[in-house]
Amino acid sequence: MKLCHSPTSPFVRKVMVLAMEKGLQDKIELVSPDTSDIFQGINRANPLGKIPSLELDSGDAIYDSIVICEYLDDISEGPSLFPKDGLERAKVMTLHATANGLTDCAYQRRMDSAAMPEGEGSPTWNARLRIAMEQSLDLLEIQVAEFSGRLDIATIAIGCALGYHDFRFSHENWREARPNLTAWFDEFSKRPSMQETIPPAP
Ligand SMILES: N[C@@H](CCC(=O)N[C@@H](CS)C(=O)NCC(=O)O)C(=O)O
Repeated sequence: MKLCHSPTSPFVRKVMVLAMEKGLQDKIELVSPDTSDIFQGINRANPLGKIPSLELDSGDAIYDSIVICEYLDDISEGPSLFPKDGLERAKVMTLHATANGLTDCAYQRRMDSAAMPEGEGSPTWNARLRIAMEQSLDLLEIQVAEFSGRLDIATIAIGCALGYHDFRFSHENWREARPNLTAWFDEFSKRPSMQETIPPAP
C-alpha cells in the first residue's frame, strides 16, 4: 500500500498513528505529494487535491483520512479502534468529528494567513474559525473524563488535533484554563505512535 504523505499534515498523522497502533506501518510505503501546482492541489489521486490518500495493491485509491483509518483498522489484527454500531459508535464518531473539525479549522486558518499571498486572507473568516476552535477545545476540556484512558479513532484524532495546534498555533496557548485536556495530552503524547509522528520543527 502507498500512502501519499507529509510529516506536517495532521490528517496524515492520524492515519500514521492508527497504522502504528495496529502494527501496519511496515506494510505502508510513504510517497510524497506533488506540490508543483497549488491550483491542482497536491495529490492527483484525490480529485480534491488533498492528502492523505492510500493506493491499495489492487490499484484502488481511497481517501479521506477517516476512510483510510477505518480501512486499515478493518484489515488489521487486534481490538478495533472503531466501535461497530449503535450509540457507542455515534458517540465516538461525534468526538472524532469535534477533533477533526478542530484540525480542519486550524488548517484552514493556517492556509488563509500563512500560505496565501499577502492581503488575500479574510480576518472575518479567520475569527469565525478561531471561535470554532476555542469552542471545540472547551468542549474537549469538559469531556476529558469520558475519553481518558481510551485508545480509539476519537482519541487519536484529539491527539493529532492538539499536536497540530502546538505545531502551528503555539502562540494561542490552548492549555491555558484547560488543565484536564493538558494532562490528558501530556499522557497520550507519550505513546510511541505519537512520539514517532511529531511534525518537524517549522
Ligand atoms: N478531510 C480531509 C482533509 C485533508 C486535508 O485538508 N489535507 C491537506 C493537508 S493537511 C491538503 O492536502 N491540502 C492541500 C490542498 O488542499 O491543496 C482528510 O481528512 O483527509
